[in-house]
Amino acid sequence: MNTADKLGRGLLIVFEGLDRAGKSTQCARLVNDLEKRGEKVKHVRFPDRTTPIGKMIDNYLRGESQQEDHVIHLLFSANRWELAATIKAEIAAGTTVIVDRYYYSGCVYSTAKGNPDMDLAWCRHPDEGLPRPDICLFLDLSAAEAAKRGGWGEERYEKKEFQDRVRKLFGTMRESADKDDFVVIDAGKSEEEVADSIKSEVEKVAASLAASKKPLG
Ligand code: T5A
Ligand code: NA
Repeated sequence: MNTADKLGRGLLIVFEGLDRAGKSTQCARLVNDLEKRGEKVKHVRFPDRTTPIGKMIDNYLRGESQQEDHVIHLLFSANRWELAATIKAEIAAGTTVIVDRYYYSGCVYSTAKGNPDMDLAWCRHPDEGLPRPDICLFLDLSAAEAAKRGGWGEERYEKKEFQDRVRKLFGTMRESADKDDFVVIDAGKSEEEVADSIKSEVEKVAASLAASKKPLG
């Protein structure tokens, strides 16, 4: 019996972590694994660079345009709201939705800029009301380790001091009202080992949700 039959809905699974922590790699593996087991799965990533708002974000990240700090923060949030109704509908219809970055990134990257009137609490507000994940898999890797992986350094936030601040802020968020969502995964291990830890965490949460028939938060 699959998750949808047991729980009456799909799961909302989020991946978070620093740039190059391995989120996209692990999202793809989990999608593949769940599909093989007969689950309906949809893979979403934020920013979704394909929408008009997403294109503005893409330009900003590639350094081709400037945006005022509050403005880009609200664009990232709006980019999630664009997809919120679709995500809810998919989950209600029994599809598990796997999300590569969500509002946790939205909060910590904006806060890490150090703008004095944008603390974590301010940054969290525009995303309040978005569906809450059943589990947030935090792929934990030091900025130094992440920097050794391919491609790092090309986009706006890919600088060691900035990533160090981001990692610290993820730590703060893991102690906040959002703490129940987080499961920390050691992302410094091999791809297979990381995938195995993720699989076992997802199975655990699916079983506990099925037992309590918990609705989407
Ligand atoms: N942002 C995002 C905000 O500021 N606000 C927001 O609201 C949101 C949603 C773009 C930027 O936007 C910021 C955060 C980001 O700075 P993005 O498009 O998701 O976000 O870009 P990245 O997260 O930077 O995506 P990356 O592709 O850099 O990182 P991933 O997905 O974590 O890493 P992945 O899987 O692509 O792997 C990176 C490399 O490492 C290797 C892979 O083969 C690849 O070469 N790798 C491993 N190597 C060794 N061991 C392992 N276990 C490995 N796993 C993967
Ligand atoms: Na990615």
